[in-house]
This record gives sequence, C-alpha cells and structure tokens, in this order.
Amino acid sequence: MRWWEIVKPIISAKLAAEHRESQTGVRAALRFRSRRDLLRLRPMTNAPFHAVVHIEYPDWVNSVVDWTKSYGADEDRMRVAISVARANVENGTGGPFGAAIFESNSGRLIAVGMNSVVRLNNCTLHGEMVAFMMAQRRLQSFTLNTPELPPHEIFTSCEPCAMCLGATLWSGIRRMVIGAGREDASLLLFDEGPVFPESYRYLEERGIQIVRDVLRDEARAILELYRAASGTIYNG
Ligand code: AZG
Ligand code: ZN
Repeated sequence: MRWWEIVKPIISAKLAAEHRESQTGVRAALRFRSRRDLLRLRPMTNAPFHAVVHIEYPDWVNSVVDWTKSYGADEDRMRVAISVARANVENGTGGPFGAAIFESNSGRLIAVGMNSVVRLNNCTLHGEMVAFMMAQRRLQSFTLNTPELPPHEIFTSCEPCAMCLGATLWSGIRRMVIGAGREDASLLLFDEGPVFPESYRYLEERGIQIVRDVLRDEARAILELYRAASGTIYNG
C-alpha cells in the first residue's frame, strides 16, 4: 500500500467532519435568527437587534384638545399648553408640563406635547420635545423653518430646560411663549439645567422671539397641583 492510500481516508474523514461541523454552525446561526428566538431574546439588553422607540399621546388627549379650532390670542394658545399639563397631572401620565405648537398667523393647532418621561421611560420626553417631534412628524419636515411652511410658534407651560432650549433652536420655531418661570419649577426641585441669559440671547440673535409670563399664575398652579400630589421628581 502506498503512503497516500493510507493517508487519503484519514484526510477525507477529517474534511467530512469539518464540513458537518460547519453545516451545524450554519444551522445553529439560522436557528438563532428565527422569529421565535428573536422574540425570546427581546428582553435581553445586549441582544443583537435594535430597539424601536414608539412615542404616542396618552389616550385622554382628544378629550382635552380641540384640534378643529383656531387659536388667536397668546392667552388662548397658552391655555392649550396649560390644559395639557393639567390633564397630564390629573391622569397620572407624567410631569406637570405641557406645550402646544401653532401656525403663527392662522392660529391652527399643529401639535401638543406633554411630559412623558416616566410614562415612556425616556428622559428626553419633556413637553416641548414631544410637541416638536409630533409637529415635525405631522408636517413631514425636520425643521419648521422652511420656505414651504408658514412660521410656527411654541407655547410652553413652563420655562424650558437646557435640552428643550437647545431643541428650540434646531426646531425651526420662530417664537417661544412661556408661562411659569424656571424659579417656579425649581421650587418643586425640578432642575432645568444650564440655561443662562446668554442662551436666550443666542436664540434671539437667530431670530427666535421669546415672550415670558403669559398666564404665569395658571401655569404655576399646575406645578403646585403636582407638588400636592407628590408627583415624581425625575430630574431633580
Ligand atoms: C421640565 N421643564 C419643562 N419646561 N418641561 C418639561 O417637560 C420638564 N421636565 N422637567 N423640567
Ligand atoms: Zn425640557
């Protein structure tokens, strides 16, 4: 017997074994990607798939907001933001902050936002952020400042935090109207972060008008309502 006649069956057996092993590996990988396995793995934080973030209004929104009306005066517009903040507290769906975005000239209501941080486990979901997201989604535009759209303005029941003031700059909004002040929120130990007079100047220099103290007492009353109900202070 020649040497290769002895070695050949050994090499063939080894190659066959390697092939079987690789096939098992492929089958295992395919099995691993099956729908059942993905569903089973979903709760794992390090699982190999991407999360989907779903943001929706609480179910009371259409009973509180009249989408058909046009809102004229600043006070009328601020009342929408405040009633959203109030409903959020009364229904236990989030912090005492509401916002509303209108077309500046027509007064058409485009979106509202209510603080949804605790409800949706997401620290970015302040009232103003939810309003920006919903308005931009509705208008299918990542900015509200484009020649195709009329100017828009946001009414917020309380002075914005650092995050929301930053988002205000990028949102394309032309005017921001504020109810309660930063000091009112800090009485409840809400921390609004690094916002300075220069931060406002920066926005104003870029053409965003800022108006304060519209229905401040009514807006402050929502903060008080939340304090009395011992609501969670999630960013204190
Ligand atoms: C907040 N301040 C405002 N204006 N809005 C929110 O949703 C907030 N959450 N924490 N501080
Ligand atoms: Zn904020």
